[in-house]
Amino acid sequence: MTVSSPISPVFDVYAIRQAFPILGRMVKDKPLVYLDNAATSQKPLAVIEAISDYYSGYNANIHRGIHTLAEEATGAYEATRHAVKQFIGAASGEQIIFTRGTTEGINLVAYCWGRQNIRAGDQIIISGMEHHSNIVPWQILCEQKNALLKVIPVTEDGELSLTAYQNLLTDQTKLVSIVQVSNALGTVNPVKEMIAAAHQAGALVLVDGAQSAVHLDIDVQDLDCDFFAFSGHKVYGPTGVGVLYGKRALLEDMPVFQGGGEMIKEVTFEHTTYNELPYKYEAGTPNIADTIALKAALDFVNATGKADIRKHEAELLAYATEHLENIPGLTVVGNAKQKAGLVSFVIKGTHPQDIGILLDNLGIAVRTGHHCCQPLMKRFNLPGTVRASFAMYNTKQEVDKLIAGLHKIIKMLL
Ligand code: 7TS
Repeated sequence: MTVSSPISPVFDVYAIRQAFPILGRMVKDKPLVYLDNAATSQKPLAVIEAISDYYSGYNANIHRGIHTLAEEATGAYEATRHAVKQFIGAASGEQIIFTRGTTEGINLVAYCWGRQNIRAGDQIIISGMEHHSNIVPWQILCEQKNALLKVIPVTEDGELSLTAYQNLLTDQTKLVSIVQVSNALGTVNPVKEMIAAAHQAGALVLVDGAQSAVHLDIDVQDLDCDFFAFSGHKVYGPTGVGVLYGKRALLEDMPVFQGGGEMIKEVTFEHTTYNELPYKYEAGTPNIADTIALKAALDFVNATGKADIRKHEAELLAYATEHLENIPGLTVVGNAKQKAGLVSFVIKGTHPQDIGILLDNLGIAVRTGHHCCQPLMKRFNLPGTVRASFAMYNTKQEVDKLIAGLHKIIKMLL
């Protein structure tokens, strides 16, 4: 039976849930309540089938063969590139580079662009709410080049201090690398304005879109970002595939990433010339199956409608926040004016990990800990938080279960 969501009459969340086989499973004899979507989202059947269709129907290596299977596989792989181009508003498919995920995309820029363009005394700006994958690659680069890493401070509410950011921008700033939606706080950063300010100062900007690509409409040309990285597995797609977008002139100028097959034009023992974009950065046999299946995920999101998904998730977030704040001793961490998809919290006298384990006993999956944002946790003097993160298939009833579970756990622990 299909029932309409009580909070979003236009958005039939129960029909959507039917498309995700895993949502029917039990955990600890209770129906699964999956609220760890910021770590990885669940996959609709269309994505799972796209993977098995490839292996059972047209498994072949791409770009190399002239036989039918190779042509079919190449066509499907390149169709994903086209779908990604549309999904993020890129000007051309050649600016879409397939990676393993956000982490690899950021590392690619640090390695290829950074090694060529960063010199001693240069400055790179990140923010105090970055995931480790948008901290460590820049630290490595700064150490190698004797450059300086500067950090935009985070306010008590979990927003970036834009005044401090303006003050950090100097003519020594070469790159700003910032997260669009924080995975630990849910904060939506005003990246468009921040990009304009960086460009004014002559710096390039990389946007970490790991959390934003699934929640926000992304238009890389409107943002005018120089690089944009995201992961397939957080947009209902498979693990092991991600995307790095870059402005054409930058991608053309940057030195190559890995050497090997596919990224070359001609190889002799004396000299090698490199392939055109985007193949220049795609050495070796890529993750063909998962890249093909990423298109099924993007098609699914588009067909469901990003605006409706956003509205649904915003309602869940508001509902959850309101009820969480009524729990005695509970503090929501991150009260930015603009938030997307998730809520982090701590409960006085309890450890986040204990809450996570006890919620799991109720079949409720949340993430606990530092969320790969140790400097941010230090900023708030916390060992970690409990994080509930929402997806298109979550329901108000699931939020009710979370709240009821927390009340029960608190009674037990305190
Ligand atoms: N940037 C942000 C903002 C993220 O949230 C993550 C993953 C990454 C980068 C790295 O993405 P990956 O796909 O390359 O691993 N965030 C999380 C999380 O919050 N819980 O598990 C992974």
